[in-house]
Amino acid sequence: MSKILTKFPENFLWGGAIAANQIEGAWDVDGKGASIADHITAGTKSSPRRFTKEILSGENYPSHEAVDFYHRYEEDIKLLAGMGFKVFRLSIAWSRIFPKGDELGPNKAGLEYYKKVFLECRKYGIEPLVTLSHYEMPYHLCETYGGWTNRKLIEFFWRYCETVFKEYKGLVKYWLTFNEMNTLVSRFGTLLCGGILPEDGEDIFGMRRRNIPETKEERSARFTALHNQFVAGAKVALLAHEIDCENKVGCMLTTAPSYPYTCNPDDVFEAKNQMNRSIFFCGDVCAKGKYPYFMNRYFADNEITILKEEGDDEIIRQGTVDFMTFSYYSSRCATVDPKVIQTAGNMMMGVSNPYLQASDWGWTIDPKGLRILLNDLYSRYELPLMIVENGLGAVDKVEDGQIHDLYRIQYLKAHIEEMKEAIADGVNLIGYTPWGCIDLVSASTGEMEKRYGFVYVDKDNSGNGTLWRRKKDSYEWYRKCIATNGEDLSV
Ligand code: BGP
Repeated sequence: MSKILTKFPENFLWGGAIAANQIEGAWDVDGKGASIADHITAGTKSSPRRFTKEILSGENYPSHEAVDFYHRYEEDIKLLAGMGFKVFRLSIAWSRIFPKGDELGPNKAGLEYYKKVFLECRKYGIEPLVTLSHYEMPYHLCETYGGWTNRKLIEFFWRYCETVFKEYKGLVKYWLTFNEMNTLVSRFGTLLCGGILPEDGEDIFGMRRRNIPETKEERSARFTALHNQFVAGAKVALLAHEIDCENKVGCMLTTAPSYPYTCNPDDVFEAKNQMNRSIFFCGDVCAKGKYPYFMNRYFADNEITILKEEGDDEIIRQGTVDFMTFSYYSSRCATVDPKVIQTAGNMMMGVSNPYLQASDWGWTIDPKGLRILLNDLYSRYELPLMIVENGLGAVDKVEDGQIHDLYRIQYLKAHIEEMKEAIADGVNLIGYTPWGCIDLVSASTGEMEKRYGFVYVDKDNSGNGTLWRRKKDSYEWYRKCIATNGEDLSV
């Protein structure tokens, strides 16, 4: 019997997370420019989302209306406050503030809008946790500048951040730079994270090209884009601290930890390599302020040339983060055996684990993996950690106006129990914001019916519905969890 009490710290930040492009709608309202997300069609579980150069009439672009949080934020924040939220992770749509991205001055209406949203959070004592760039960069920057491959983006991003840091000084103190920046380590992140456009009409994750090997030029452009984000992130971390010493800046990584598929040392080493490349590479740059040693060999083996400038290394060294955040939905396995089948996961492919179940979208469910990961990250970085995305994407049924989402409660409960264990292990975990606390558009498929929320929104995959909000069973369960600081997880 363990002598350590498993308990959440008193000031633990309980809450939920959303992103502007998946919830706000109002894509062209009050001076907002088109973002990259606004050029992406809806897909399904089996047919991919596509990028279109023009906005085509008759196409379904889910971000255009999303669930209309833009006009309903008061009602929505009230619902979140009803669960006792201490923190609310949301993003600023960069193209509301700088519609094209390269202007010298901001769009006042955009600035006003987020001020109202943050004040509304504060009214209920909710701390906003703001992602500066969540898969929604101004489209103009992709089309005209080639997205993050162009160093000019550093300057544009810096101007945008300076504007919002000054405008929201005293209202916001927790900032995240780039959502899941490490998706750029693989081809998956090329468009959503790097803003590097595919051909007109092509699927957003480059699946069509999966059998066409990426050229060394394409790979180099992708890693140069990531490098530019490292520099930009470090610069704005320094700026945030200069503008307000209360500001705390974090990085945000996607994680799908890799287990060796077998105890064959080749599989063990493959798993280690995957962890290094997919998680620790970006984590090390943001938290330790330098490129880790193991990437040199990867860059050489894959003929990757990164366009760096003098002074970049120094900026990266200085602008390290105050805390680390990540999304965690699933784990995966690694093997060198080509006969073992790969399956999808959150922005990553991997081998599925015979010991674990998966969601209806094939994402492996692994609560213990979260505890393992928390320990791995904390032992490596010794920085406060926050889980800023986690949850079960599932189809919900409305029965007599009620939504009995026991499966969601069970998923969250199992993960919260492992978080508690990790805290008892000694990990400094400071917050938890499950993904999509109000139903919103899925990033990977564009579906509405892949739902994560405690609050149901009446809208289907084709975009039909009244948009009314309804509390699911998980709403009351999470309210009780927060009220008892994670003590009462009973169903
Ligand atoms: C993460 C993204 C989110 C979110 C989540 C769930 O990768 O940061 O934006 O969407 O995954 O994924 P999905 O919406 O595809 O189910």
